Amino acid sequence: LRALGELRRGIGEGALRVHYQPRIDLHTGRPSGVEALVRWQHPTRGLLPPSEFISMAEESGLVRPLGAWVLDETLKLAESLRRDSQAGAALEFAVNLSARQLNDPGLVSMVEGALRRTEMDPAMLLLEITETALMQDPTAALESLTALKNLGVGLAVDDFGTGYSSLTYLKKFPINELKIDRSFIMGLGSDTGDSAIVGSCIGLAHAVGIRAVAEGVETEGQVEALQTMGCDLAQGYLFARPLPEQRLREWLSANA
Ligand code: G
Ligand code: G
Ligand code: NA
Ligand code: MN
Repeated sequence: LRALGELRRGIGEGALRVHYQPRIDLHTGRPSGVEALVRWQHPTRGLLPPSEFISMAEESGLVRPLGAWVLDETLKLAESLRRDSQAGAALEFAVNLSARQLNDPGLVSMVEGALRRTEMDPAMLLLEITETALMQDPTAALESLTALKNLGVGLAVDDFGTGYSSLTYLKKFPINELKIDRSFIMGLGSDTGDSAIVGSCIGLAHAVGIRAVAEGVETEGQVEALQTMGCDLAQGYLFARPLPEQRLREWLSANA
């Protein structure tokens, strides 16, 4: 409870940070966008990862203002990069949504409002939702996803393979990309089971006409295997860690 009070105060006092992890187009080798990942600059414990506070934010409902803030920050960066250069104008921006946010009746108007405050093409925004969140209430999820889709934003299924991995929702939900969980990427090239799973996920994505994205790529060997299997995008420490805004700008300049 003390932690909850601290988080509420932290949000009010500007203690949240957004770091951005680059995403690479495996067909061209060029940066194609970033994923926004929130952190909490705690007064005594240092920079905390989402695993330390997102579930608390979920349970308390604080994830709503937190999520709105992350989206605004990300769209501000997107606007700024768009003005800076042609390369910046082509970048996509992925933002995570939790189950509670997906089931929030105010979600669509929140996203719509955030987009309206910018001149961004809505298609440059991708919202990531985990499989598990999608399956909590599939009927409500379908309704939210359809409304979001109608705004023109892209939708990604996050951590694919760790939840239900139902083929039904891939067909039924208006999804644009499938993010293969890091746990399967780890064994690429060494664990034949993981290679088969990753290959199947890529095939599945392509079979329903959507992009396959690999998370947690750490080695050149993994990149080669993914390219051979036709995977479309990748992110991971091999390319870049999640970076604060200024470091992201430097990374983009060096890797454009
Ligand atoms: O930053 P890290 O790599 O530790 O992120 C771990 C997880 O935290 C992500 O996979 C994502 O599901 C969740 N997460 C990160 N940023 C956000 C955010 O802004 N909102 C929500 N709801 N979840 C986030
Ligand atoms: O949205 P999601 O829960 O998938 O967030 C990705 C998480 O994985 C973030 O916490 C991020 O810091 C972490 N991450 C990103 N790339 C790598 C990587 O290459 N290796 C490892 N171990 N973790 C990564
Ligand atoms: Na994610
Ligand atoms: Mn993930």
